[in-house]
Amino acid sequence: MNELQPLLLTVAALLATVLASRVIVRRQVRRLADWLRLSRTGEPPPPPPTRAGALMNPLIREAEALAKDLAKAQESAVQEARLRSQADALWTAERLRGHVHAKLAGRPLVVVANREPYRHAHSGSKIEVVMPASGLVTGLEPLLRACGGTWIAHGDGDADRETSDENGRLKVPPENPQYALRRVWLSDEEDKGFYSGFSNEGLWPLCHIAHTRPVFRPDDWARYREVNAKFAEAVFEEIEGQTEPCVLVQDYHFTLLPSLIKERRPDARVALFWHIPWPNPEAFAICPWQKELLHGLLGADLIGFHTQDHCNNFLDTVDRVLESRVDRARFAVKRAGHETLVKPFPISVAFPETPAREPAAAARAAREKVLRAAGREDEFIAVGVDRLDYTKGILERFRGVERMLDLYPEYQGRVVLFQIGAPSRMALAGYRDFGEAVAAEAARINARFKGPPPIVVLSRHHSHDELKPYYLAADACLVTSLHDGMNLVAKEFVAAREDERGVLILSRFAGAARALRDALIVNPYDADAVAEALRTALAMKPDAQSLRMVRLRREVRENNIYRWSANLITELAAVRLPAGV
Ligand code: ADQ
Repeated sequence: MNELQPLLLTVAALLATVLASRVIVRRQVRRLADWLRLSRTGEPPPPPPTRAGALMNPLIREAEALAKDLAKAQESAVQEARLRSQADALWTAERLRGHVHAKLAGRPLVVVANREPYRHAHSGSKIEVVMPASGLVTGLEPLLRACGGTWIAHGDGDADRETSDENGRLKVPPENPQYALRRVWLSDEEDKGFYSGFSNEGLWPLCHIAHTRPVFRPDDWARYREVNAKFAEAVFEEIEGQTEPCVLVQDYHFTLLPSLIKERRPDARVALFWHIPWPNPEAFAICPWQKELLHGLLGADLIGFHTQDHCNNFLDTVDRVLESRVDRARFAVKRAGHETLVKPFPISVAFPETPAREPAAAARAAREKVLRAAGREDEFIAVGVDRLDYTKGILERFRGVERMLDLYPEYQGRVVLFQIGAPSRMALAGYRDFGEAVAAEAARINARFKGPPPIVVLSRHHSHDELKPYYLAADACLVTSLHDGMNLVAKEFVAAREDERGVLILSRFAGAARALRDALIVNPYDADAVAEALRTALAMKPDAQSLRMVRLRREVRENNIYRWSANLITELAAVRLPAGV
Protein backbone atom coordinates (compact mmCIF):
# COMPACT_ATOMS: atom_id res chain seq x y z
CA MET A 1 0.00 0.00 0.00
CA ASN A 2 2.82 2.26 1.00
CA GLU A 3 4.44 1.63 -2.34
CA LEU A 4 1.20 2.53 -4.11
CA GLN A 5 0.60 5.68 -2.12
CA PRO A 6 2.81 8.06 -4.18
CA LEU A 7 1.30 6.69 -7.34
CA LEU A 8 -2.26 7.20 -6.06
CA LEU A 9 -1.39 10.68 -4.88
CA THR A 10 0.05 11.55 -8.28
CA VAL A 11 -3.06 10.19 -10.04
CA ALA A 12 -5.30 12.11 -7.61
CA ALA A 13 -3.29 15.30 -8.17
CA LEU A 14 -3.52 14.77 -11.93
CA LEU A 15 -7.26 14.17 -11.74
CA ALA A 16 -7.70 17.28 -9.60
CA THR A 17 -5.65 19.33 -12.08
CA VAL A 18 -7.63 17.99 -15.02
CA LEU A 19 -10.93 18.67 -13.23
CA ALA A 20 -9.83 22.17 -12.20
CA SER A 21 -8.61 22.89 -15.72
CA ARG A 22 -11.92 21.63 -17.09
CA VAL A 23 -13.82 23.94 -14.77
CA ILE A 24 -11.61 26.91 -15.66
CA VAL A 25 -11.62 26.14 -19.35
CA ARG A 26 -15.38 25.52 -19.36
CA ARG A 27 -15.94 28.83 -17.54
CA GLN A 28 -13.71 30.64 -20.03
CA VAL A 29 -15.36 28.97 -22.99
CA ARG A 30 -18.77 29.94 -21.58
CA ARG A 31 -17.62 33.55 -21.14
CA LEU A 32 -16.17 33.56 -24.60
CA ALA A 33 -19.43 32.18 -26.01
CA ASP A 34 -21.48 34.81 -24.11
CA TRP A 35 -19.19 37.52 -25.37
CA LEU A 36 -19.47 36.35 -28.96
CA ARG A 37 -23.26 36.07 -28.65
CA LEU A 38 -23.52 39.64 -27.36
CA SER A 39 -21.24 40.90 -30.11
CA ARG A 40 -23.36 39.05 -32.67
CA THR A 41 -26.61 40.59 -31.41
CA GLY A 42 -25.16 44.06 -31.72
CA GLU A 43 -25.25 44.86 -27.98
CA PRO A 44 -22.71 47.47 -26.88
CA PRO A 45 -19.36 45.62 -26.95
CA PRO A 46 -18.77 43.93 -23.58
CA PRO A 47 -15.22 43.75 -22.18
CA PRO A 48 -13.26 40.80 -23.63
CA PRO A 49 -13.01 37.73 -21.34
CA THR A 50 -9.98 37.63 -19.03
CA ARG A 51 -7.19 35.52 -20.34
CA ALA A 52 -7.13 31.90 -19.14
CA GLY A 53 -3.50 31.11 -19.66
CA ALA A 54 -1.58 30.35 -22.79
CA LEU A 55 -3.98 27.56 -23.74
CA MET A 56 -6.92 29.87 -24.51
CA ASN A 57 -5.03 32.95 -25.69
CA PRO A 58 -4.84 32.18 -29.43
CA LEU A 59 -8.56 31.36 -29.43
CA ILE A 60 -9.44 34.57 -27.58
CA ARG A 61 -7.31 36.64 -29.93
CA GLU A 62 -9.07 35.15 -32.92
CA ALA A 63 -12.47 35.68 -31.29
CA GLU A 64 -11.60 39.30 -30.58
CA ALA A 65 -10.67 39.89 -34.20
CA LEU A 66 -13.84 38.15 -35.33
CA ALA A 67 -16.00 40.26 -33.02
CA LYS A 68 -14.38 43.46 -34.31
CA ASP A 69 -15.03 42.46 -37.92
CA LEU A 70 -18.59 41.61 -36.98
CA ALA A 71 -19.12 44.99 -35.32
CA LYS A 72 -17.74 46.78 -38.39
CA ALA A 73 -19.96 44.76 -40.73
CA GLN A 74 -22.98 45.48 -38.53
CA GLU A 75 -22.21 49.20 -38.46
CA SER A 76 -21.89 49.41 -42.23
CA ALA A 77 -25.07 47.35 -42.74
CA VAL A 78 -26.97 49.72 -40.46
CA GLN A 79 -25.45 52.69 -42.27
CA GLU A 80 -26.35 51.28 -45.65
CA ALA A 81 -29.92 50.55 -44.59
CA ARG A 82 -30.22 54.05 -43.18
CA LEU A 83 -28.88 55.61 -46.36
CA ARG A 84 -31.14 53.41 -48.50
CA SER A 85 -34.24 54.41 -46.56
CA GLN A 86 -33.13 58.03 -46.69
CA ALA A 87 -32.22 58.05 -50.36
CA ASP A 88 -35.82 59.00 -51.13
CA ALA A 89 -35.83 61.53 -48.37
CA LEU A 90 -32.76 63.41 -49.57
CA TRP A 91 -33.52 66.94 -50.66
CA THR A 92 -32.23 68.07 -54.03
CA ALA A 93 -32.78 71.22 -56.08
CA GLU A 94 -35.12 69.21 -58.28
CA ARG A 95 -37.19 67.94 -55.39
CA LEU A 96 -37.36 71.39 -53.82
CA ARG A 97 -38.62 72.88 -57.07
CA GLY A 98 -41.51 70.40 -57.25
CA HIS A 99 -42.26 70.80 -53.56
CA VAL A 100 -42.33 74.60 -53.64
CA HIS A 101 -44.51 74.67 -56.75
CA ALA A 102 -46.98 72.36 -55.03
CA LYS A 103 -46.94 74.30 -51.76
CA LEU A 104 -47.17 77.76 -53.25
CA ALA A 105 -49.73 76.66 -55.83
CA GLY A 106 -48.87 79.48 -58.20
CA ARG A 107 -48.52 82.18 -55.52
CA PRO A 108 -45.42 84.32 -56.06
CA LEU A 109 -42.37 84.11 -53.78
CA VAL A 110 -40.61 87.32 -52.83
CA VAL A 111 -37.39 87.38 -50.80
CA VAL A 112 -36.21 90.59 -49.15
CA ALA A 113 -32.58 90.86 -48.03
CA ASN A 114 -30.23 93.78 -47.66
CA ARG A 115 -27.43 91.97 -49.53
CA GLU A 116 -27.90 91.34 -53.23
CA PRO A 117 -26.79 88.00 -54.65
CA TYR A 118 -25.04 89.62 -57.62
CA ARG A 119 -23.28 92.96 -57.48
CA HIS A 120 -22.00 94.72 -60.60
CA ALA A 121 -18.87 96.81 -60.18
CA HIS A 122 -16.56 98.69 -62.51
CA SER A 123 -13.12 97.19 -62.90
CA GLY A 124 -11.04 99.37 -65.25
CA SER A 125 -12.99 99.60 -68.49
CA LYS A 126 -14.99 96.45 -67.72
CA ILE A 127 -17.95 95.64 -65.50
CA GLU A 128 -17.49 92.66 -63.21
CA VAL A 129 -20.15 90.69 -61.44
CA VAL A 130 -19.40 89.39 -57.93
CA MET A 131 -21.30 87.19 -55.54
CA PRO A 132 -20.68 88.78 -52.11
CA ALA A 133 -19.13 86.84 -49.20
CA SER A 134 -22.23 86.34 -47.12
CA GLY A 135 -23.77 83.38 -45.36
CA LEU A 136 -27.21 84.71 -46.22
CA VAL A 137 -26.47 84.74 -49.95
CA THR A 138 -24.89 81.28 -49.76
CA GLY A 139 -28.03 79.99 -48.05
CA LEU A 140 -30.76 81.65 -50.10
CA GLU A 141 -29.45 81.56 -53.63
CA PRO A 142 -30.16 77.85 -54.11
CA LEU A 143 -33.85 78.41 -53.20
CA LEU A 144 -34.31 81.18 -55.76
CA ARG A 145 -32.37 79.24 -58.39
CA ALA A 146 -34.57 76.21 -57.81
CA CYS A 147 -37.92 77.97 -57.54
CA GLY A 148 -37.73 81.32 -59.26
CA GLY A 149 -39.34 84.41 -57.75
CA THR A 150 -38.01 87.86 -56.92
CA TRP A 151 -35.12 88.89 -54.66
CA ILE A 152 -35.38 92.48 -53.43
CA ALA A 153 -32.08 93.95 -52.20
CA HIS A 154 -30.04 97.10 -51.84
CA GLY A 155 -28.17 97.76 -55.09
CA ASP A 156 -24.80 98.89 -53.78
CA GLY A 157 -22.48 98.03 -56.68
CA ASP A 158 -21.10 101.03 -58.59
CA ALA A 159 -22.31 99.50 -61.87
CA ASP A 160 -25.64 98.25 -60.53
CA ARG A 161 -27.78 101.02 -62.05
CA GLU A 162 -26.43 100.58 -65.55
CA THR A 163 -26.96 96.81 -65.44
CA SER A 164 -30.64 96.97 -64.40
CA ASP A 165 -33.74 98.43 -66.07
CA GLU A 166 -35.43 101.70 -65.09
CA ASN A 167 -37.24 99.94 -62.22
CA GLY A 168 -34.03 98.43 -60.86
CA ARG A 169 -34.88 94.96 -62.22
CA LEU A 170 -32.73 92.35 -63.96
CA LYS A 171 -32.65 88.59 -64.40
CA VAL A 172 -30.00 86.54 -62.63
CA PRO A 173 -27.73 84.51 -62.43
CA PRO A 174 -26.22 86.50 -65.32
CA GLU A 175 -24.95 83.39 -67.12
CA ASN A 176 -28.22 81.46 -66.77
CA PRO A 177 -31.15 83.65 -65.63
CA GLN A 178 -33.55 81.88 -63.29
CA TYR A 179 -35.11 84.56 -61.10
CA ALA A 180 -35.59 88.33 -60.85
CA LEU A 181 -33.42 90.69 -58.84
CA ARG A 182 -35.06 93.97 -57.88
CA ARG A 183 -32.59 96.55 -56.68
CA VAL A 184 -33.55 99.28 -54.22
CA TRP A 185 -31.46 102.45 -54.31
CA LEU A 186 -30.36 104.08 -51.06
CA SER A 187 -28.69 107.45 -50.61
CA ASP A 188 -25.32 107.51 -48.82
CA GLU A 189 -27.03 108.98 -45.79
CA GLU A 190 -29.67 106.23 -45.72
CA ASP A 191 -27.03 103.55 -46.16
CA LYS A 192 -24.90 105.03 -43.38
CA GLY A 193 -27.72 105.30 -40.84
CA PHE A 194 -29.66 102.15 -41.72
CA TYR A 195 -26.89 99.70 -42.61
CA SER A 196 -23.61 100.82 -41.06
CA GLY A 197 -25.18 102.56 -38.08
CA PHE A 198 -28.33 100.96 -36.69
CA SER A 199 -27.86 97.48 -38.20
CA ASN A 200 -24.12 96.95 -37.85
CA GLU A 201 -23.07 99.19 -34.98
CA GLY A 202 -26.30 98.61 -33.04
CA LEU A 203 -28.14 95.34 -33.66
CA TRP A 204 -25.13 93.22 -34.75
CA PRO A 205 -23.12 93.66 -31.50
CA LEU A 206 -26.36 93.63 -29.49
CA CYS A 207 -27.16 90.12 -30.69
CA HIS A 208 -23.60 88.72 -30.66
CA ILE A 209 -22.19 88.31 -27.22
CA ALA A 210 -18.67 89.26 -28.32
CA HIS A 211 -18.15 92.08 -25.84
CA THR A 212 -18.27 94.90 -28.35
CA ARG A 213 -20.61 97.64 -27.18
CA PRO A 214 -23.64 98.36 -29.35
CA VAL A 215 -24.10 101.98 -30.38
CA PHE A 216 -27.65 103.29 -30.80
CA ARG A 217 -28.05 106.77 -32.30
CA PRO A 218 -31.48 108.40 -32.77
CA ASP A 219 -30.52 109.50 -36.32
CA ASP A 220 -29.58 105.96 -37.30
CA TRP A 221 -32.90 104.73 -35.94
CA ALA A 222 -34.75 107.32 -38.04
CA ARG A 223 -32.88 106.16 -41.20
CA TYR A 224 -33.57 102.52 -40.27
CA ARG A 225 -37.30 103.22 -40.10
CA GLU A 226 -37.24 105.12 -43.41
CA VAL A 227 -35.33 102.39 -45.21
CA ASN A 228 -37.65 99.68 -43.87
CA ALA A 229 -40.57 101.72 -45.24
CA LYS A 230 -38.77 102.10 -48.58
CA PHE A 231 -38.28 98.35 -48.89
CA ALA A 232 -41.95 97.84 -47.94
CA GLU A 233 -42.89 100.01 -50.95
CA ALA A 234 -40.70 97.86 -53.19
CA VAL A 235 -42.46 94.74 -51.84
CA PHE A 236 -45.89 96.28 -52.54
CA GLU A 237 -44.86 97.01 -56.11
CA GLU A 238 -43.62 93.46 -56.64
CA ILE A 239 -46.75 91.82 -55.21
CA GLU A 240 -49.24 94.23 -56.75
CA GLY A 241 -52.20 92.35 -58.25
CA GLN A 242 -51.04 89.00 -56.80
CA THR A 243 -53.27 87.24 -54.31
CA GLU A 244 -51.83 85.69 -51.15
CA PRO A 245 -48.18 86.23 -52.00
CA CYS A 246 -45.45 84.68 -49.82
CA VAL A 247 -42.79 87.07 -48.56
CA LEU A 248 -39.59 85.81 -46.96
CA VAL A 249 -37.85 88.64 -45.11
CA GLN A 250 -34.21 88.20 -44.14
CA ASP A 251 -32.42 89.21 -41.02
CA TYR A 252 -31.95 92.01 -38.55
CA HIS A 253 -31.95 94.78 -41.17
CA PHE A 254 -35.71 94.45 -41.60
CA THR A 255 -37.33 94.00 -38.20
CA LEU A 256 -40.06 96.54 -39.04
CA LEU A 257 -40.94 95.09 -42.44
CA PRO A 258 -43.31 92.26 -41.38
CA SER A 259 -45.74 94.64 -39.65
CA LEU A 260 -45.49 97.20 -42.42
CA ILE A 261 -46.35 94.55 -45.03
CA LYS A 262 -49.19 92.99 -43.03
CA GLU A 263 -50.84 96.31 -42.30
CA ARG A 264 -51.34 97.01 -45.99
CA ARG A 265 -51.47 93.45 -47.31
CA PRO A 266 -53.04 91.18 -44.67
CA ASP A 267 -53.47 88.52 -47.36
CA ALA A 268 -49.68 88.13 -47.63
CA ARG A 269 -48.01 85.27 -45.79
CA VAL A 270 -44.90 86.74 -44.20
CA ALA A 271 -41.94 84.93 -42.65
CA LEU A 272 -38.78 86.46 -41.23
CA PHE A 273 -35.60 84.46 -40.87
CA TRP A 274 -33.12 85.78 -38.31
CA HIS A 275 -29.60 84.71 -39.35
CA ILE A 276 -27.73 85.79 -36.23
CA PRO A 277 -28.17 84.76 -32.58
CA TRP A 278 -30.95 86.21 -30.43
CA PRO A 279 -29.56 87.18 -27.00
CA ASN A 280 -31.22 86.84 -23.62
CA PRO A 281 -33.82 89.47 -22.57
CA GLU A 282 -31.35 91.37 -20.34
CA ALA A 283 -28.92 91.86 -23.23
CA PHE A 284 -31.69 92.81 -25.67
CA ALA A 285 -33.05 95.38 -23.21
CA ILE A 286 -30.01 97.58 -23.99
CA CYS A 287 -31.75 98.63 -27.20
CA PRO A 288 -33.80 101.78 -26.57
CA TRP A 289 -36.30 100.75 -29.25
CA GLN A 290 -36.75 97.13 -28.27
CA LYS A 291 -40.56 97.46 -28.14
CA GLU A 292 -40.77 98.88 -31.65
CA LEU A 293 -38.49 96.13 -32.99
CA LEU A 294 -40.56 93.38 -31.40
CA HIS A 295 -43.80 94.95 -32.60
CA GLY A 296 -42.38 95.05 -36.13
CA LEU A 297 -41.22 91.44 -36.01
CA LEU A 298 -44.48 90.10 -34.62
CA GLY A 299 -46.28 91.22 -37.75
CA ALA A 300 -44.77 88.05 -39.29
CA ASP A 301 -46.73 84.81 -39.40
CA LEU A 302 -43.54 82.87 -38.87
CA ILE A 303 -40.15 83.75 -37.38
CA GLY A 304 -37.24 81.37 -37.89
CA PHE A 305 -33.97 81.08 -35.98
CA HIS A 306 -31.14 78.59 -36.41
CA THR A 307 -31.45 76.96 -32.99
CA GLN A 308 -34.04 76.24 -30.33
CA ASP A 309 -32.00 78.34 -27.86
CA HIS A 310 -32.43 81.43 -30.01
CA CYS A 311 -36.19 80.73 -30.25
CA ASN A 312 -36.37 80.43 -26.46
CA ASN A 313 -34.45 83.70 -25.97
CA PHE A 314 -36.82 85.42 -28.37
CA LEU A 315 -39.93 84.16 -26.57
CA ASP A 316 -38.44 85.18 -23.21
CA THR A 317 -37.78 88.66 -24.60
CA VAL A 318 -41.32 89.04 -25.95
CA ASP A 319 -42.71 87.79 -22.65
CA ARG A 320 -40.68 90.37 -20.74
CA VAL A 321 -41.30 93.35 -23.01
CA LEU A 322 -44.74 93.20 -24.63
CA GLU A 323 -48.32 92.57 -23.60
CA SER A 324 -48.88 89.29 -25.38
CA ARG A 325 -49.65 85.62 -24.84
CA VAL A 326 -46.60 83.41 -25.22
CA ASP A 327 -47.64 79.82 -25.85
CA ARG A 328 -44.57 77.76 -24.97
CA ALA A 329 -46.17 74.45 -25.85
CA ARG A 330 -46.75 75.55 -29.46
CA PHE A 331 -43.89 78.06 -29.66
CA ALA A 332 -46.24 80.84 -30.66
CA VAL A 333 -46.97 84.42 -29.67
CA LYS A 334 -50.50 85.78 -29.81
CA ARG A 335 -50.95 89.50 -29.86
CA ALA A 336 -53.89 91.67 -30.90
CA GLY A 337 -55.55 88.71 -32.60
CA HIS A 338 -52.48 87.82 -34.68
CA GLU A 339 -50.40 84.70 -34.14
CA THR A 340 -46.68 84.34 -34.88
CA LEU A 341 -45.05 80.91 -34.87
CA VAL A 342 -41.42 80.79 -33.70
CA LYS A 343 -39.40 77.81 -34.93
CA PRO A 344 -35.84 76.63 -35.48
CA PHE A 345 -34.65 76.05 -39.06
CA PRO A 346 -30.92 75.24 -39.05
CA ILE A 347 -29.54 76.65 -42.30
CA SER A 348 -27.09 74.66 -44.39
CA VAL A 349 -25.28 74.43 -47.73
CA ALA A 350 -25.86 72.58 -50.99
CA PHE A 351 -24.16 69.19 -50.87
CA PRO A 352 -22.48 67.95 -54.08
CA GLU A 353 -24.41 64.89 -55.23
CA THR A 354 -22.13 63.98 -58.11
CA PRO A 355 -18.96 62.90 -56.35
CA ALA A 356 -15.53 63.55 -57.84
CA ARG A 357 -14.10 60.49 -59.62
CA GLU A 358 -10.97 60.31 -57.51
CA PRO A 359 -11.49 62.42 -54.41
CA ALA A 360 -8.16 61.49 -52.82
CA ALA A 361 -6.26 62.54 -55.95
CA ALA A 362 -8.28 65.78 -56.09
CA ALA A 363 -7.31 66.54 -52.49
CA ARG A 364 -3.63 65.88 -53.24
CA ALA A 365 -3.78 68.15 -56.29
CA ALA A 366 -5.48 70.89 -54.24
CA ARG A 367 -2.73 70.62 -51.66
CA GLU A 368 -0.01 71.04 -54.23
CA LYS A 369 -1.89 73.93 -55.78
CA VAL A 370 -2.34 76.01 -52.62
CA LEU A 371 1.21 75.34 -51.42
CA ARG A 372 2.68 76.20 -54.82
CA ALA A 373 0.63 79.42 -54.97
CA ALA A 374 2.09 80.46 -51.62
CA GLY A 375 5.62 79.21 -52.43
CA ARG A 376 5.53 76.83 -49.44
CA GLU A 377 6.32 73.21 -48.69
CA ASP A 378 4.55 72.67 -45.38
CA GLU A 379 3.71 69.22 -44.14
CA PHE A 380 0.45 70.33 -42.49
CA ILE A 381 -2.17 72.83 -43.67
CA ALA A 382 -4.80 74.52 -41.53
CA VAL A 383 -7.39 76.95 -42.96
CA GLY A 384 -9.70 79.65 -41.69
CA VAL A 385 -12.29 81.31 -43.98
CA ASP A 386 -14.25 84.30 -42.74
CA ARG A 387 -15.52 87.74 -43.41
CA LEU A 388 -13.11 89.95 -41.48
CA ASP A 389 -15.47 90.39 -38.53
CA TYR A 390 -14.63 90.59 -34.83
CA THR A 391 -17.26 87.95 -34.01
CA LYS A 392 -15.41 85.26 -35.97
CA GLY A 393 -12.63 84.77 -33.39
CA ILE A 394 -9.77 85.22 -35.85
CA LEU A 395 -7.34 86.71 -33.30
CA GLU A 396 -8.22 83.94 -30.84
CA ARG A 397 -7.55 81.39 -33.59
CA PHE A 398 -4.10 82.89 -34.22
CA ARG A 399 -3.31 82.70 -30.51
CA GLY A 400 -4.35 79.05 -30.53
CA VAL A 401 -1.89 78.37 -33.36
CA GLU A 402 0.84 80.27 -31.51
CA ARG A 403 0.17 78.30 -28.33
CA MET A 404 0.28 75.01 -30.20
CA LEU A 405 3.69 75.86 -31.63
CA ASP A 406 4.92 76.80 -28.15
CA LEU A 407 3.57 73.65 -26.52
CA TYR A 408 4.63 71.32 -29.33
CA PRO A 409 7.79 72.86 -30.84
CA GLU A 410 8.27 69.80 -33.05
CA TYR A 411 5.53 71.33 -35.26
CA GLN A 412 7.43 74.59 -35.79
CA GLY A 413 8.29 75.09 -39.46
CA ARG A 414 5.97 72.24 -40.50
CA VAL A 415 2.51 73.83 -40.38
CA VAL A 416 0.84 76.80 -42.05
CA LEU A 417 -2.52 78.43 -41.33
CA PHE A 418 -4.01 80.02 -44.44
CA GLN A 419 -6.39 82.66 -43.12
CA ILE A 420 -8.69 83.74 -45.92
CA GLY A 421 -10.46 86.92 -44.87
CA ALA A 422 -12.91 88.84 -47.01
CA PRO A 423 -12.88 92.55 -46.12
CA SER A 424 -16.31 93.38 -44.72
CA ARG A 425 -18.24 96.52 -43.67
CA MET A 426 -15.26 98.69 -44.53
CA ALA A 427 -17.28 101.89 -44.08
CA LEU A 428 -16.98 101.31 -40.33
CA ALA A 429 -13.78 102.32 -38.54
CA GLY A 430 -14.14 99.38 -36.15
CA TYR A 431 -13.97 96.93 -39.06
CA ARG A 432 -11.02 98.71 -40.72
CA ASP A 433 -9.20 98.61 -37.37
CA PHE A 434 -10.05 94.95 -37.01
CA GLY A 435 -8.52 94.18 -40.43
CA GLU A 436 -5.35 95.91 -39.28
CA ALA A 437 -5.38 94.07 -35.96
CA VAL A 438 -5.56 90.75 -37.84
CA ALA A 439 -2.52 91.67 -39.97
CA ALA A 440 -0.59 92.95 -36.93
CA GLU A 441 -1.32 89.85 -34.82
CA ALA A 442 -0.23 87.56 -37.66
CA ALA A 443 2.99 89.59 -38.04
CA ARG A 444 3.69 89.46 -34.29
CA ILE A 445 3.27 85.69 -34.17
CA ASN A 446 5.19 85.09 -37.40
CA ALA A 447 8.15 87.09 -36.04
CA ARG A 448 8.39 84.75 -33.05
CA PHE A 449 9.13 81.61 -35.05
CA LYS A 450 12.09 80.77 -37.25
CA GLY A 451 11.57 79.48 -40.75
CA PRO A 452 8.53 80.00 -42.96
CA PRO A 453 5.86 82.11 -41.19
CA PRO A 454 3.13 79.94 -39.62
CA ILE A 455 0.27 82.33 -40.51
CA VAL A 456 -0.49 83.52 -44.05
CA VAL A 457 -3.32 86.08 -44.30
CA LEU A 458 -5.06 86.30 -47.68
CA SER A 459 -7.23 89.39 -47.25
CA ARG A 460 -9.45 89.42 -50.26
CA HIS A 461 -12.73 88.11 -51.52
CA HIS A 462 -12.42 84.60 -52.97
CA SER A 463 -15.03 83.02 -55.24
CA HIS A 464 -16.42 79.67 -54.10
CA ASP A 465 -14.28 77.98 -56.77
CA GLU A 466 -11.21 79.66 -55.31
CA LEU A 467 -12.11 78.63 -51.76
CA LYS A 468 -12.61 74.97 -52.58
CA PRO A 469 -8.92 74.00 -52.99
CA TYR A 470 -8.21 75.41 -49.51
CA TYR A 471 -11.03 73.36 -47.98
CA LEU A 472 -9.77 70.29 -49.84
CA ALA A 473 -6.12 70.79 -48.95
CA ALA A 474 -6.66 71.33 -45.24
CA ASP A 475 -5.68 68.90 -42.52
CA ALA A 476 -7.75 71.07 -40.21
CA CYS A 477 -10.37 73.78 -40.72
CA LEU A 478 -10.64 76.21 -37.81
CA VAL A 479 -14.00 77.85 -37.11
CA THR A 480 -13.53 79.72 -33.84
CA SER A 481 -16.43 82.21 -33.76
CA LEU A 482 -17.01 83.99 -30.47
CA HIS A 483 -20.72 83.77 -31.26
CA ASP A 484 -22.40 82.80 -34.52
CA GLY A 485 -25.97 82.09 -35.60
CA MET A 486 -24.91 78.99 -37.53
CA ASN A 487 -21.60 79.37 -39.49
CA LEU A 488 -21.70 78.00 -42.99
CA VAL A 489 -17.93 77.74 -43.42
CA ALA A 490 -18.00 74.70 -41.11
CA LYS A 491 -20.59 73.05 -43.36
CA GLU A 492 -18.87 74.09 -46.60
CA PHE A 493 -15.67 72.43 -45.38
CA VAL A 494 -17.50 69.19 -44.62
CA ALA A 495 -19.37 69.26 -47.94
CA ALA A 496 -16.09 69.75 -49.82
CA ARG A 497 -14.33 66.75 -48.23
CA GLU A 498 -15.33 63.98 -50.59
CA ASP A 499 -12.09 62.25 -49.68
CA GLU A 500 -13.47 61.88 -46.12
CA ARG A 501 -10.35 63.36 -44.57
CA GLY A 502 -9.56 66.52 -42.64
CA VAL A 503 -10.66 67.58 -39.17
CA LEU A 504 -13.12 70.32 -38.30
CA ILE A 505 -12.31 72.39 -35.21
CA LEU A 506 -15.48 74.19 -34.22
CA SER A 507 -16.41 76.79 -31.64
CA ARG A 508 -19.03 75.70 -29.14
CA PHE A 509 -20.56 79.18 -29.56
CA ALA A 510 -21.48 78.63 -33.23
CA GLY A 511 -24.99 77.29 -33.94
CA ALA A 512 -23.30 74.66 -36.14
CA ALA A 513 -21.84 72.98 -33.03
CA ARG A 514 -25.35 71.70 -32.15
CA ALA A 515 -25.41 69.24 -35.01
CA LEU A 516 -21.76 68.79 -36.02
CA ARG A 517 -20.86 66.67 -33.01
CA ASP A 518 -17.97 64.94 -34.75
CA ALA A 519 -16.01 68.17 -34.95
CA LEU A 520 -13.45 68.88 -32.24
CA ILE A 521 -15.51 71.34 -30.21
CA VAL A 522 -13.56 74.16 -28.52
CA ASN A 523 -14.01 77.28 -26.45
CA PRO A 524 -12.24 79.86 -28.66
CA TYR A 525 -11.35 82.04 -25.66
CA ASP A 526 -9.23 79.15 -24.31
CA ALA A 527 -5.94 79.26 -26.26
CA ASP A 528 -4.82 75.98 -24.68
CA ALA A 529 -8.00 74.23 -25.83
CA VAL A 530 -7.58 75.52 -29.40
CA ALA A 531 -3.89 74.49 -29.33
CA GLU A 532 -4.72 70.99 -28.10
CA ALA A 533 -7.49 70.58 -30.68
CA LEU A 534 -5.11 71.63 -33.45
CA ARG A 535 -2.44 69.23 -32.25
CA THR A 536 -5.03 66.44 -31.99
CA ALA A 537 -6.24 67.20 -35.51
CA LEU A 538 -2.74 67.19 -37.02
CA ALA A 539 -1.82 63.96 -35.24
CA MET A 540 -5.11 62.19 -36.03
CA LYS A 541 -4.75 58.93 -37.96
CA PRO A 542 -6.52 58.80 -41.35
CA ASP A 543 -8.98 56.13 -40.10
CA ALA A 544 -10.07 58.28 -37.18
CA GLN A 545 -10.42 61.33 -39.44
CA SER A 546 -12.50 59.35 -41.81
CA LEU A 547 -14.80 58.01 -39.08
CA ARG A 548 -15.61 61.56 -37.98
CA MET A 549 -15.84 62.99 -41.48
CA VAL A 550 -18.21 60.27 -42.71
CA ARG A 551 -20.61 61.10 -39.89
CA LEU A 552 -20.26 64.87 -40.41
CA ARG A 553 -20.94 64.45 -44.11
CA ARG A 554 -24.03 62.36 -43.47
CA GLU A 555 -25.37 65.11 -41.20
CA VAL A 556 -24.75 67.92 -43.73
CA ARG A 557 -25.96 65.87 -46.66
CA GLU A 558 -29.27 64.94 -45.01
CA ASN A 559 -29.81 68.42 -43.61
CA ASN A 560 -28.78 70.41 -46.66
CA ILE A 561 -29.94 73.82 -47.83
CA TYR A 562 -32.79 72.34 -49.85
CA ARG A 563 -34.28 70.78 -46.75
CA TRP A 564 -33.96 74.13 -44.93
CA SER A 565 -35.80 75.94 -47.73
CA ALA A 566 -38.43 73.22 -48.01
CA ASN A 567 -39.17 73.31 -44.28
CA LEU A 568 -39.41 77.09 -44.25
CA ILE A 569 -41.70 77.23 -47.29
CA THR A 570 -43.84 74.36 -45.97
CA GLU A 571 -44.43 76.20 -42.70
CA LEU A 572 -45.09 79.49 -44.45
CA ALA A 573 -47.52 77.98 -46.92
CA ALA A 574 -49.39 76.28 -44.05
CA VAL A 575 -50.09 79.60 -42.31
CA ARG A 576 -53.83 80.09 -41.94
CA LEU A 577 -54.91 83.56 -42.97
CA PRO A 578 -57.86 85.05 -41.09
CA ALA A 579 -61.14 84.62 -42.96
CA GLY A 580 -62.09 87.47 -45.24
CA VAL A 581 -58.68 89.07 -45.83
P1 ADQ B 1 -21.96 85.27 -42.04
O1 ADQ B 1 -21.63 86.02 -40.80
O2 ADQ B 1 -21.65 85.92 -43.32
O3 ADQ B 1 -23.50 84.86 -42.07
P2 ADQ B 1 -21.10 82.41 -42.41
O4 ADQ B 1 -22.27 81.57 -42.11
O5 ADQ B 1 -19.83 81.85 -41.92
O6 ADQ B 1 -21.18 83.87 -41.84
O7 ADQ B 1 -20.99 82.53 -43.97
C1 ADQ B 1 -19.95 83.19 -44.61
C2 ADQ B 1 -20.02 82.93 -46.10
O8 ADQ B 1 -19.15 83.81 -46.75
C3 ADQ B 1 -19.62 81.52 -46.47
O9 ADQ B 1 -20.42 81.07 -47.52
C4 ADQ B 1 -18.16 81.70 -46.93
O10 ADQ B 1 -17.77 80.79 -47.92
C5 ADQ B 1 -18.18 83.09 -47.48
N1 ADQ B 1 -16.86 83.68 -47.28
C6 ADQ B 1 -16.21 83.84 -46.13
N2 ADQ B 1 -15.00 84.38 -46.35
C7 ADQ B 1 -14.88 84.56 -47.66
C8 ADQ B 1 -13.87 85.07 -48.52
N3 ADQ B 1 -12.70 85.49 -48.06
N4 ADQ B 1 -14.13 85.13 -49.81
C9 ADQ B 1 -15.32 84.72 -50.29
N5 ADQ B 1 -16.28 84.18 -49.55
C10 ADQ B 1 -16.08 84.11 -48.25
C11 ADQ B 1 -24.67 85.08 -41.26
C12 ADQ B 1 -24.54 84.64 -39.81
C13 ADQ B 1 -24.13 83.18 -39.71
C14 ADQ B 1 -25.08 82.30 -40.53
C15 ADQ B 1 -25.28 82.87 -41.93
C16 ADQ B 1 -26.39 82.13 -42.67
O11 ADQ B 1 -23.62 85.47 -39.13
O12 ADQ B 1 -24.11 82.74 -38.37
O13 ADQ B 1 -24.54 81.01 -40.64
O14 ADQ B 1 -25.65 84.24 -41.89
O15 ADQ B 1 -27.56 82.17 -41.96
